[in-house]
Amino acid sequence: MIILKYLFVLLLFCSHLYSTPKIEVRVGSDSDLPRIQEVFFILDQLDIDYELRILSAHRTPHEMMAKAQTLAQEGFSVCIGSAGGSAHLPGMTASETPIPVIALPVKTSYLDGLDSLLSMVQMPPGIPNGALGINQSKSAALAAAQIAYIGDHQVMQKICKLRNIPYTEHTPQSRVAIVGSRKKNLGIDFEKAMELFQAFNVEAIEYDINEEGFLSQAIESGCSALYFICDIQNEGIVQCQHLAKSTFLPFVVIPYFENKTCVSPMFFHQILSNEATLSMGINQFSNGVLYCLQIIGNGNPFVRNKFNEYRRDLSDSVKQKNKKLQEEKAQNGTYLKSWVSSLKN
Ligand code: C2R
Repeated sequence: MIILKYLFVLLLFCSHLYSTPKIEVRVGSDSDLPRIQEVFFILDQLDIDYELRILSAHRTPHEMMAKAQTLAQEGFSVCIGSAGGSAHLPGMTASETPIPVIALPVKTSYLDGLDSLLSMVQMPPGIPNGALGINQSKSAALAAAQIAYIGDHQVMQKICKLRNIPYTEHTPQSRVAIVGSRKKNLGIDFEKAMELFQAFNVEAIEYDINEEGFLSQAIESGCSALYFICDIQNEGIVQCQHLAKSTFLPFVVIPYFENKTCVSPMFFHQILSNEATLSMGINQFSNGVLYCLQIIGNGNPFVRNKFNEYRRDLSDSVKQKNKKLQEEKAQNGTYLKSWVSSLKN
């Protein structure tokens, strides 16, 4: 009996020693480390282990891709990708992994980090990144912890204590809370995005932001993320600030502009100065949904497999278009020629 007891303790000890970290932090250069040091301070404060790697999409593209492709198998639930300037590291990582990637832009000498932010945030449909504000290292650590340790009462309690948010027990389910501007017709892109939830068997529950206690309801019903449509031209920024302060659920924000015209990127500073706020690109409703599905996929193999299938289909459809173009070119390229000459006219 005593031997069994010792064996059990030894096993527990070994499992602790060999338990793989759930958070990978990858940086484009060691010169970024002092600028994002708070990531490590906060994770240490939460007693959360992490793996740190220096990988560059530009300087070590093959190693960077290889290490992105195995993130899920290695047991990681989330990746923080941080770089400065033409910062393609998090975006390229996101292309190669089904786990959610958090993009942390590093402040730069010449463009103040706006270059880093803008090269991260407006990802193409199908490949989301959760972008943070420039040098928002604390937010990176908190957002990563909230994703990786969702449903872990002990860690979540520590996070809430640090953030000064009340913690209520939360058991994550395949559900997402949809909040924000729904008085308007958000259009076909939004409808299609919501259909994605159905296709993945994930329930999307709409909450009225003006209804008192809706956040507690979302937590009680086990929502795994908050999908917030942030109407930038109206009350979105204020609502965003309020929500960010009040929730420990992964907070996925979709900046919404009604008119599809050019906009100044300065609003990003306002929404991304809030704690643990992860922004999609402007009007990227589907990417917001996919990002939530990546979070749920960490604990739901059906969603994870389906996400991988979705990615393969996306990639195949691009290859197919290129194949068609090459075939057409080989057959005299009449379509191509007439298309090019129509551009000239
Ligand atoms: P060095 O200080 O090593 O010259 O790097 C790094 O993140 C860093 O901020 C200068 C800056 O280059 C950035 N870098 C990227 C990437 N790789 C390096 N943006 C990338 O793959 O995106």
